[in-house]
Amino acid sequence: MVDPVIRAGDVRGAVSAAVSAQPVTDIHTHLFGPEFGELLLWGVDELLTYHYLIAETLRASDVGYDAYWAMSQREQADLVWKTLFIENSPISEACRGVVTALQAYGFDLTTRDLDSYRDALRDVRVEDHIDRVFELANVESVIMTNDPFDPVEQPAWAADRAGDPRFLPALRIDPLLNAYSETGRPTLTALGYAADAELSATGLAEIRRFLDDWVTRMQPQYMAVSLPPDFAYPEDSERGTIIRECVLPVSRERNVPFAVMIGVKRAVNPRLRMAGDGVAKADMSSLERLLEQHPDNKILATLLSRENQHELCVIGRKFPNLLVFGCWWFMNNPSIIDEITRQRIELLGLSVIPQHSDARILDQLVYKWPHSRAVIADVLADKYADLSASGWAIRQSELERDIAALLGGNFRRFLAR
Ligand code: FIX
Ligand code: ZN
Repeated sequence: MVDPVIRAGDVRGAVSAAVSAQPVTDIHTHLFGPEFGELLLWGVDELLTYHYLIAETLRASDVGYDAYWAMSQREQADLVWKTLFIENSPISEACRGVVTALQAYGFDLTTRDLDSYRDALRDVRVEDHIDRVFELANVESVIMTNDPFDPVEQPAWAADRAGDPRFLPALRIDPLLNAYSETGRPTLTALGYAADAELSATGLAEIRRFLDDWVTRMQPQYMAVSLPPDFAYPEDSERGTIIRECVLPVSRERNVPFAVMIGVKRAVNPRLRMAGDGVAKADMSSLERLLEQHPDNKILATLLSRENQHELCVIGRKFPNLLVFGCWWFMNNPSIIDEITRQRIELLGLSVIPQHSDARILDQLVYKWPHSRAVIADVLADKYADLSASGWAIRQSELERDIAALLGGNFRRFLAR
């Protein structure tokens, strides 16, 4: 087999082509397979009413919170379009994303005729649309966020799920860890698990049984939680106890990693509803202790604050049981992806997952991945060009091997470990 050394002048182009050609495993989304019915969001009005765009619209328009929430979704989408795309140029990352998606579908952007874009997607079959989106985004599979505490989602798991295999489950347990008394325990009780307020030995065993049953039912890729900036570990709290006594043992025994997403301040402005969450710096020594005290647990981690990213890389160097992933939410902007990806590659080499999409609307795959791929390719091109300039032969097969690891292989290897 011919495996040529790439000429110095061709390295950038080869990296860019290899990043585009590599199908990706998107390890954290809020998408659902078609068998979940209306939970799978797609189409132009969903794209325009993404919570990132709601926050931007309410800054730029005189429409107040109550008036906005009183509108139908179509009216909301009209307002977002008028405010952010007609009265202003759509240059924020979230706005640009919509433009990229509309362009990818081949719509005429010169008309700016929202109704024509709506019409063009109105009659497509969702199954066909999924195929088209996965192909345009070159996405191989996406991992969902599956919440057993959500009464809307629960029924879908009651029967054996035989869904589209490109949509893989992840067991999300925020209510268990962040709202045990308010939501976690009442739900467990309703589902037949004798969880108690005191977290007695029996109560903890029941929580373990709940997790174990859901791991069996869902076969999740990982268990996940989002955590506030003041997350502490170890901690004498409901959350600290349940993590130590239930989540980590089940995660270990069932070989299902625990994913921690740290740094979100929920409902900083509740009037914005889902758009109202914020960010703050976390104390990274909690993550260090979690990893140090549980070397047999596999932990995936992403941090929401830019200020935490460098420390996260250093922690990654210390703990092979940590897999750093994605540029989460407020980090998912080209300038920050560029900075974080450089840091990660420089400190951790190829042993990271550079990005996930966090897509909530199917069509977002069509812009989030091309936007991220361009930045990742740019960073990698610099790194391989530096190597090439130092006299290291860059071979096509090795380039493809490395990029396949970054965009999916590292994750699968971590799961299999
Ligand atoms: O907690 C999460 O998984 C977050 O990603 C979401 O809650 C958030 O609303 C979001 O969509 C970020 O991209
Ligand atoms: Zn998310």
